[in-house]
Amino acid sequence: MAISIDLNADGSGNGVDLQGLLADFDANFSKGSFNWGQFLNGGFFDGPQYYLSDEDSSSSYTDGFLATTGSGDEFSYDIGTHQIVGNLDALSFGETLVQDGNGDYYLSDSAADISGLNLSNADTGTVLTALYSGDSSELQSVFASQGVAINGSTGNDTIGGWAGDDVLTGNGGADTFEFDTSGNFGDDTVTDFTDGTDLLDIDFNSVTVASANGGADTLITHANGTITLTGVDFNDIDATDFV
Ligand SMILES: [Ca+2]
Ligand SMILES: [Ca+2]
Ligand SMILES: [Ca+2]
Repeated sequence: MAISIDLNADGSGNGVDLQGLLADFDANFSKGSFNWGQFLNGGFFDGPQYYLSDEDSSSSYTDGFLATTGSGDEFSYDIGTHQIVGNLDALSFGETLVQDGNGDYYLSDSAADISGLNLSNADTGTVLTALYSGDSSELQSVFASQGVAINGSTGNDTIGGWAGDDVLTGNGGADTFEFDTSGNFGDDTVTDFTDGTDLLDIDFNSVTVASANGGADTLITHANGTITLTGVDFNDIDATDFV
């Protein structure tokens, strides 16, 4: 697994609901009529980074997205297919574009930073074309096919993975780990579940809780997947740990 998603608490210490953020993007992102986005540190039709802003400030979602290529690569606009191609490696969701000391751009208020995508030209075109029209489903398909590592903020996050084997880390705060049991959700791991503070969002009556790895970990088994709680004594896990 190479894809990492880092959640960034805003200044208030609020956490991030990753699935909620993407659902809000899908429902409310609009680039407006005459906004084609901008390539950064390149030409009019190419560059190592690409930013597209939201131009519909009346809706709940106001963030744009910043796409970044893998090292040494550049995006370019393919006039034939009307797609942006290149090696999409990183994506951030936020609206305040700033430059670091090397001149590379980042979003200082980004809610989520995704890295390690390493997509081919064709997949880059598919994912960015969908995002351009306010649709994160192609990006989420990449997540589902590979599994992701999601790293929470210091705030109270809601962290849910996809169909692959995901590694979820809350990083402090009172975090809720959610599992989509409408289909297979894979064999997921929660690396820092804190008994009495964090919660699991899955039906307690649909799972079994057992000791694993010689008592070091807890294994929660559902018909559509498993959850390993690393370093948690299974005796500590009961109905009160579930939403
Ligand atoms: Ca957290
Ligand atoms: Ca999963
Ligand atoms: Ca407990």
